Amino acid sequence: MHTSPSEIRAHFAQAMSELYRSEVPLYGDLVELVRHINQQVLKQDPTLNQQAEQAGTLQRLSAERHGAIRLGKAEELSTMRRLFSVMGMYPVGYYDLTGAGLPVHSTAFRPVDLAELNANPFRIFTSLLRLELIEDRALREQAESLLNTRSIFTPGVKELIEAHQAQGGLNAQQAEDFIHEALQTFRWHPQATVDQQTYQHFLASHRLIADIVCFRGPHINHLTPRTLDIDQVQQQMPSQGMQPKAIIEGPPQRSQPILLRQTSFKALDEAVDFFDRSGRRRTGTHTARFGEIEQRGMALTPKGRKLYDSLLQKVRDTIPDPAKDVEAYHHLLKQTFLAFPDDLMQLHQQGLAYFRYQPGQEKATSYNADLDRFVENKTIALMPITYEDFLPVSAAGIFHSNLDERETQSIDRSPNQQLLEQQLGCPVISEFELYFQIQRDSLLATLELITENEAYKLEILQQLDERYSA
Ligand code: OOG
Ligand code: NI
Repeated sequence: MHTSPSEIRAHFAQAMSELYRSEVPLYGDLVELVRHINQQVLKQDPTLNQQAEQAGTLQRLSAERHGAIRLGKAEELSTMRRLFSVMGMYPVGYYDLTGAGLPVHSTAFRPVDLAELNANPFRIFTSLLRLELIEDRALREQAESLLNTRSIFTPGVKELIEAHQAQGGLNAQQAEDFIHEALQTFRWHPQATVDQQTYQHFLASHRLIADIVCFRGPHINHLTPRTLDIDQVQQQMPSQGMQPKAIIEGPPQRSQPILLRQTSFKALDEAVDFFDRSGRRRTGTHTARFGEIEQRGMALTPKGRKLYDSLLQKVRDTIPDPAKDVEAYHHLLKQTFLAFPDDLMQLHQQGLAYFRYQPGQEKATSYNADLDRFVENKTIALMPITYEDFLPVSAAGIFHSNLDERETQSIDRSPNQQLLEQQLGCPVISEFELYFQIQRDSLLATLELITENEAYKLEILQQLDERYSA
């Protein structure tokens, strides 16, 4: 008997959470704050409670977490892909961060189908250093040689990945061992692999490079519970001894939430030992690990995403450094996003967001095959599909607020999805295709319950395809 991938994933996420809470106690405080505020929100808003229950998301709320790691070389990424596949997590989406001046590109390892997401939604935002973008040749070569000599996976986890592949799964004992062995890769190492001077060089070239190449492994740099009221958590952080980042990333507060809003408490200065060639120890600090929270709304189509990106860009063009003028930024954001429909029916009609369909309260009466009519007269009910992915501008904001900003080498925008796929050893899955598949399947299932007329079903499906391929 094999242990299911979702079971391994759930146990791994739990173990990771415990590890991170023990390593970064302030993260534990953040989880408590989020739990407290979620409970309050659910108590005050019975419909929300009901909706969450209906959508099957209530029990997964407190388990909702993502984390992030930063890898140094292609081989680490391809082995990481095989490691995550044991837990039913696959690379979805391509995120270019060079546009934000960061020498990395990323994907998110996550479960892909709805049942798996509901079983446990744990995902890891995974970035890979793009050494080729480092101008200083000596530094680049030094980084390369440091990365070449390190091995971030235990022999045990590599064996279990092989066993998983050979047997098509892991038995209970193997699954337990796998979780234990896999966790070792994500641990914090308070000893750097370089002397302090080398560390300073990397730091001066780019803060991120120091974090990636000067340590034995890709320590998990944050975990993220899901909150139902991000504005409240942000507001209450200081009273709990946390320093929140200046702004909440993502769209403004709306009555129909879209995509993803995120904030974090700032990375902590942590003691690190550096060793020089003669083995002498010097204690310094490293700043990388933080705690983040997220509030998720509905997934947008490419058309919706384009509108989102252009509105956000408009705001950022006017206020390039939001941290310097937080009030004005949030105000302008809200004003600018008035141009984004905030009504489910409109979002559906304009093909801006993805929905799941269900039979509504009313029976079908007319045989006029019109998707919108059926939604209007409540024969078919709309349920927004939750966005399960990330946003490059927000991710950049999270990265930046946790890297002490100083003058470092500037990076030119140079997205390269093909390169990431080569480094990964497979193509990344399109998040848009995943959402659309869920939507289309749900329409088909709903139509089965509403009518037996095949021509009629086809006509409605075609309406959907036309709208959503636009
Ligand atoms: C990743 C930052 C991005 C998010 O939630 O968008 C991220 C990192 O700092 O390594 O986690
Ligand atoms: Ni994050």
